[in-house]
Amino acid sequence: MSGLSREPPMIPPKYFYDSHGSMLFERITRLPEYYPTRTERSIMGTHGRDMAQRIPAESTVIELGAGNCEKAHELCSLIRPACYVPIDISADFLHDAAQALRDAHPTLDVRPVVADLAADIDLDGEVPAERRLVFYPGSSIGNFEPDDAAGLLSRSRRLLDGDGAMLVGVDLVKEESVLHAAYNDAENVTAAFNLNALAHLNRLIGSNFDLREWRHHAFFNHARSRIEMHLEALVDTTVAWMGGERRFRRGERIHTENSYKYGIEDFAGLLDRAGFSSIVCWTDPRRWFAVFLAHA
Ligand code: AVJ
Repeated sequence: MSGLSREPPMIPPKYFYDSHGSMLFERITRLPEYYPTRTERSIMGTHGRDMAQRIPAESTVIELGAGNCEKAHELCSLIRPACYVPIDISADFLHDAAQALRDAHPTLDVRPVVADLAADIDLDGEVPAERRLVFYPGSSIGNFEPDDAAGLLSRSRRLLDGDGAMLVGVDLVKEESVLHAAYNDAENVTAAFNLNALAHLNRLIGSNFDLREWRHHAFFNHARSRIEMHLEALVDTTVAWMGGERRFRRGERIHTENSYKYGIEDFAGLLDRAGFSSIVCWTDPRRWFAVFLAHA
């Protein structure tokens, strides 16, 4: 893990998602402070029919970062796709979720693909090429630097024929106290989620992080319009792993995640840059979250 030797040190957010981390993230989505999941769901509830009218029937839904495939259930009742392709980095979790989806929707053709969205997405030739809808809910696009987000959007667009579209959920800029609370919940589930990246790395690269020596630190960076998550050393400590070692000073931080918050116009601009057209968006009454539909 070269990020640990960098200055400043970093661990990419994909290391949150071993099976324990995926479970902790599910708990986060149910926390009272964590508004994105339920706000997005309310937008889908209120405007789903309107969205569905703009998406062809019998489509192939390609969901990026599908996780527990929970959102597939709602989307399936809205647009009745013929084929569902959940893509995720967490293989075990993905295959269990895909099976649950097959059980719930016996006529749906479910074809999970294990992949890292930061790399090129290689759909095997068996996935139908027509009427594709790339679905990227939950504001996970916020994990990418804006330039990389534009890159992912254009790679998504290249998966689409002229009849394809992209449906993407985006967290919006809002009052700082709301943002802060969402990443500093009272039950410390977000802290456990952040620290779990160290336990995951210990197994993956044989590092010897002692989780008791680190604390969760999350704040809103105004200048860059993003929540930053870090792990801060509580003591001077040395961490060793297969092929490396590093000293951390007390107070030193490992950067684990950025979660960008967009203005509606800014995100529409990214979609435009990625080559999408006919961009429509729906939001909640407080304008905390937006769902964009953009055509290839
Ligand atoms: C899954 C990337 C959308 O940024 O809000 C939740 C991850 N991190 N709490 C987000 C996360 C801390 C989440 N995304």
